[in-house]
Amino acid sequence: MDNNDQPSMDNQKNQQLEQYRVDHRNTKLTTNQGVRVTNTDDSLKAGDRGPTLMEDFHFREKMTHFDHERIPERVVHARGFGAHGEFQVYEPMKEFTKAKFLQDPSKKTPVFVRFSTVVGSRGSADTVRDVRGFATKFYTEDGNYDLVANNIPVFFIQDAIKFPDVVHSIKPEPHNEIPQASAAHDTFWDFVVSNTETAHMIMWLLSDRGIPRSYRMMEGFGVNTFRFVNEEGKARFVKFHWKPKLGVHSLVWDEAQKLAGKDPDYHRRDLWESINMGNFPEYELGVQMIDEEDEFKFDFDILDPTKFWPEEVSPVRLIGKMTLNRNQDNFFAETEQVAFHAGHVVPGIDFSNDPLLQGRLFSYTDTQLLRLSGPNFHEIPINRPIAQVNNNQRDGFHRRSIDRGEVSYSPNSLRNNSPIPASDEDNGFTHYAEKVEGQKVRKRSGSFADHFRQATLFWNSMSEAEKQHIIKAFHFEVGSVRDKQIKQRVVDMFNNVDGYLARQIAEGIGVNPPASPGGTGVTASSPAVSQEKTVKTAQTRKVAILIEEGFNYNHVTEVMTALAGAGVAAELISEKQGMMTGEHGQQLEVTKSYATTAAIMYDALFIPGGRMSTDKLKGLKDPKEFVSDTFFHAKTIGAVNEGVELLTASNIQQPMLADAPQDGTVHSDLGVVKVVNAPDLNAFNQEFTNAIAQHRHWMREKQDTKISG
Ligand code: HDD
Repeated sequence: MDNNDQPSMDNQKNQQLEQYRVDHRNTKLTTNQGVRVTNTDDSLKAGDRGPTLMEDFHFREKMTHFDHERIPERVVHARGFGAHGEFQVYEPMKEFTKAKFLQDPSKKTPVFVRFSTVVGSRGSADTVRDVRGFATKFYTEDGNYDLVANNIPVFFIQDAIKFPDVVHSIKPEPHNEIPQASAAHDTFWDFVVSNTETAHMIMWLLSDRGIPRSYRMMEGFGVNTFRFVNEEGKARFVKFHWKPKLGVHSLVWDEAQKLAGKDPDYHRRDLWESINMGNFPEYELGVQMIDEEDEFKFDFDILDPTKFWPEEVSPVRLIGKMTLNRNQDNFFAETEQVAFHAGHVVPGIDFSNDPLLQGRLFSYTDTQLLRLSGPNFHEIPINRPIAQVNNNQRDGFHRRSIDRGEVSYSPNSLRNNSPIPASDEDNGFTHYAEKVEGQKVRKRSGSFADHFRQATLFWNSMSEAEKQHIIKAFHFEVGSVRDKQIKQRVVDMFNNVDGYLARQIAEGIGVNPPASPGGTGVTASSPAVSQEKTVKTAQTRKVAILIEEGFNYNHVTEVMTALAGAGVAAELISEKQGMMTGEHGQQLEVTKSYATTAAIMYDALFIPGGRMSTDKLKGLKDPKEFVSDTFFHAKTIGAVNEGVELLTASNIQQPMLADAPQDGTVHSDLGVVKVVNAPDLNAFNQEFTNAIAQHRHWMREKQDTKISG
């Protein structure tokens, strides 16, 4: 689908972008100088078999432009995907901040969001285990505000000066550029065991958070501590959150790995298609606020970026909603050229002394200077504020604005000192006048010394299934390390978090269990960090329906109608694409074949009845693989009448699949929903949709399941 066919948002940013959009349909080919070109398939030659001539300006220009089409990829977060949207605050936040875009509930602030993975290069796969970036540019009337967030609320390190080290260690190793987009290698785990402050974030990274189901089902966290400042100049510490309306959901590791091969664009495709279908992703903006007076009341330092503020200690107040409702027109112009900066703040939002944030304030502009080639990147359409820009900065590569007049300095008398420094009445930015004093020291605060207690808190907060996933992730990540002493040190380090965890890690990676019982003694948990109790809805999920000639048309259409009613999309899959005839002659078009899709692309599986169809399905390899993959990935399976036989015919020996349901009654066991000879499918549809809404049936992972032949 072409974006030109999409409804456009009526907001200031969109109107601003409109002047830069170019539609080349029904135009004549020209050079960059606007000269019409008659032939672009043959270069100008001395004789039709002769050499190309230097004077072929069209060839030279076309080739030169091509030769210079690439810019450096981002040093981190290279792979990303963007979308446009709008933000609206729920109620005026005047008491806490003077930020204008947080005052008027009727006002829609345009936004552009870029989601990303941290480690992989631009062409790497979407579903690798990694932190996800979640960067939002708010085009406010007071200038651009960037909330440059991640989907994990804590960071690897406490001081920005270590950022090059942690990134060097996790990126592919420099001698052979292996492995791509993965933390599962020696240098990273060497860094981890040498820097115990990483322990907490490692727990989050190796949890299900590291492999999200969708950008639409991911939280965002500003990580660093910022300040809200109100009109009276009163400040509060603040942490920012994005909460997805669809809940927080993840893939399973096997699925994530297979998807990386079958569909490396899984997450970007999911976002693109959802927006095109009108399933606009929504996220609520939340804030946690701590009064300046309470700065030292916690058993962690609120400026330490390896700590989160547990919601039970500091509740999240939901203050507004962001809706992503328009896909980008051009990936390079928008997603690649967008330049975020944690230091892009507006009046009402200020910084804290968090030493990671302080370093970020330097790094972001610095990196854009190279990446976007010079200091004028703010003039690139996607980066342009909707607020007016007036200053004495001039020249530089690719300057677009034509600044008139002889004056480019301040103060001046020739232009009445214009542009004139803004006053409080103009809502000029005044830095929060925090009192600071101290000696110059290269030192870490003693209040940052505890590296394990919140890691234990996180571990305690996990459900049983989530804990098992973390252990398995350690087995893969650390199991991939070659150096045995690093492996041992991982076990010993994580014994500080939890003894059971450390023993379980040791068991899978061939090193000794820890020598001491382990743990921090923290027994509390923070239920909000577990995904178990997140929002559960079937909306926007995708179901695979397997059919062959002779399928039961009524089953398919009834189930598809019921699913559509619950906001669930369904796709028909068969051995071949094209028209497929049901048992009574009705036809449906199959758009996906086993060659073009797989069970990992769906949230659930449905097999309708139909004698001929079922017999054919039972004889094929792929449908059985659909059943076993869907089963092992703990996803919902539904089958009706003869369709139930495909479950038994798969190679999984499991009563849940094999038991024949009694006539007419819906049988539902851990997300396997079956019915035979029911007068209608109403009860089945209800149960099937409810099961899809559960996302996964993790208890299935605990079942004793055998595989035959
Ligand atoms: Fe960063 C990009 C998020 C720490 C230096 N960062 C970048 C992006 C996100 C984050 C989402 C991608 C922006 C985009 O889509 O273009 N970074 C974070 C978070 C951090 C964090 C949540 C922890 C609080 N970052 C961090 C530190 C430094 C950087 C400590 C350096 C001192 N980050 C950068 C960068 C990048 C970047 C090198 C690379 C590309 C870019 O900025 O535009 O400047």
